[in-house]
Amino acid sequence: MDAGDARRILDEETERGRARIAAASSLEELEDAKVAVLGRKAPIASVQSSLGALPVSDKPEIGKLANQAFTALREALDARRRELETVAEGALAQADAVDVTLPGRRPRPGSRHPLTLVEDRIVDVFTRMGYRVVEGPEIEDDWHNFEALNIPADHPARTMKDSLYVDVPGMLLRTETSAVQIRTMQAQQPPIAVVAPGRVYRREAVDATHLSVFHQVEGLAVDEGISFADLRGTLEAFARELFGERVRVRLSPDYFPFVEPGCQVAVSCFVCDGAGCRVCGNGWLELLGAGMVHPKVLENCGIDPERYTGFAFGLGIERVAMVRYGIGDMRLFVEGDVRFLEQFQGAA
Ligand code: FA5
Repeated sequence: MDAGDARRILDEETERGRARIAAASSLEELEDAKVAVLGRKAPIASVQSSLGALPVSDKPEIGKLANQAFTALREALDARRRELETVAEGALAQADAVDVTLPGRRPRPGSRHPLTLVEDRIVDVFTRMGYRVVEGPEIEDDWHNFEALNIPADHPARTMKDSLYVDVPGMLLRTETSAVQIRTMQAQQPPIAVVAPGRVYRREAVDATHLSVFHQVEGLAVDEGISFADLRGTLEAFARELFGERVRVRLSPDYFPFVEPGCQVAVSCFVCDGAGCRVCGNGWLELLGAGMVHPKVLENCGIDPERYTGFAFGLGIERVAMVRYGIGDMRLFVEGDVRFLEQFQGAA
């Protein structure tokens, strides 16, 4: 290579290099262009490496031209890099841009199920009266569900018709939360004051006021000197808390094998205030069964019936929810219709 060749190569390669750099449309392509234009194998590099072979008189000039070519190409590279970086940032900003004029996505808040609301409310009223919350298994044995509750072997509740048995001899889905009374009294001596919320199962035909899977809250208080007046006072206080000061409570005699005496408890209708209407029929809404714990039941659990007395009650959560919210059909609670459930947003 002589000085003429070197001048030509430097001229041509500077032009070609500039064009290649200008044509790079991304930072990756620019990196490739840099290697091709300024790399060790680039034609310009070959001029530099041939410098030593040139006549001494040409060396300063060609050396200077080679440096100028390198500088010019480096500047072109830097300029193009800045351009491409600006473009890339702009594209990123555009991709990230938020259109503030678009309508927002309306949040759809969930709500607690009305039965949960009512259960929490009932439990809250009793815990404030000093009751403790306990739970029992939904699959019970015959002894806790029937025998210990003084339900004799020939009682109709025991038949296949009324109860749901599981595939293990002597085991069934509990028919009432009263079984938890037994478990509680077996576990501790009086004084006892507990409430036991939970699910119960019966072989029932489902209609507007009956489900085959429903919920109860059992209450049990055992101590020295507990009387029927305590039961009545407790239920009245509970009804006032749940349905308001005006509500009246009616106790009428009923039979449950595990209490003596036993009663049905109804509250005055929230619609007609006891006069009688379409919702209640005769002015009263039946909510629960209750009574004084049968001495035999205390004995079955190892509690001395000569020393202690107690009362128990079992109320249906679905029934209470129907009264509290004025709902005419119990099946609405289990159908999962969002239009029904949404109405309880913010309810207490
Ligand atoms: C009992 O279950 C008794 N264990 C209650 C009890 C406890 C009495 C302690 C004495 C002492 P009963 O079967 O009546 O009783 O049910 C009690 C409540 O559960 C009813 O008042 C009603 O509110 C509700 N209930 C009963 N059957 C159904 C059903 N199929 N669907 C929805 N709720 C029901």
